Amino acid sequence: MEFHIVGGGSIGLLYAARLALAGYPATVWTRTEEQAAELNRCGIRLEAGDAARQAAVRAAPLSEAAATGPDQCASRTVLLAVKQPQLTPELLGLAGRLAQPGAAVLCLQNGIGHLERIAAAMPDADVYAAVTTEGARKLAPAVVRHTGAGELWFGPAARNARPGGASGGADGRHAQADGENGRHSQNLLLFALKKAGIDAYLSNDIHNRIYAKLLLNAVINPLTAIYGVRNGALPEDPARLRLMLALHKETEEVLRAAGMAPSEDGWKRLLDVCASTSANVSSMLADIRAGRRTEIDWINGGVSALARKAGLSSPLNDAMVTLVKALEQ
Ligand code: KPL
Repeated sequence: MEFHIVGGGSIGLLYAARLALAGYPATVWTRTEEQAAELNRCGIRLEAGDAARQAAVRAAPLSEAAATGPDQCASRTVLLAVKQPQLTPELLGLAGRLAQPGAAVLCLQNGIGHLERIAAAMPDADVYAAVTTEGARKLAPAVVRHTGAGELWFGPAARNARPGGASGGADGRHAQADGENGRHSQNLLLFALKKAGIDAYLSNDIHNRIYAKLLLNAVINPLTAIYGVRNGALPEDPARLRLMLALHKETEEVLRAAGMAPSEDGWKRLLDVCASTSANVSSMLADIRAGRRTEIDWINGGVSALARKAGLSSPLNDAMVTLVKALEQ
């Protein structure tokens, strides 16, 4: 099995390094020629705690994917590890060249609204929605630090699909699949990810997991970006805590109306994530600081769109979009 990682950001480098260290051919497709040259020259330095390992990978600028034709590898996985604003028609066209018929494509974006566009751009591939809770920080073009252990859950992006065509059932850590082709290749992919030390699981319930992650991102990301604080500092201030609570309540109501399964402990989970990622600069705050476009349109903008669809109002999510867009200026 070979892996093509589209995006040389923190998560792309982390997964590429682990897969390469486990012996799988891994190619990183980057935005710039400079990063590709550096990765080809020295590989990826993967830091974790006090240890560091060097992983040999191949790399090329994504623009070169235009020249890629079908190859002989029967089993190919594309990890789409770019953020939502980078998912332009041009990028999808180039990534689509890598997703030859039957390839698995894992979509690692935060937020919602992207899966339909990706599936339309890669009609012959098996497109999977994926949710990762892994923590990683890119320290240099070819250096990544693993900052927090997390899980990777994936399941077919099509809303009515089930892993391997199975007839549904509860999501589970031991979701197994066998027999038919789809199930067989899912199991091979799962095996490869686990062999690379990635804590991966097949999900029968991936859209619920996407909403659960969206609920976290819709509160932590814009508020950390607006206040300019790390995740752990967000709940420390009583006024911020009240705003978190109100935004959480509004978002949870919208997501439940959109089909998210009820859960008693959503608020507790939010505070737990702030605590377990307390030293993190959220991805949205990092984008604001770097002068990049953020994922606000697909996070709080996505919640506002779901609210409109359900006939609900979402004043706090609407305000987050306005405020973060003002910061982007
Ligand atoms: O996913 C995240 C992000 O920063 O995008 C959280 C959960 C907020 C962790 O930083």
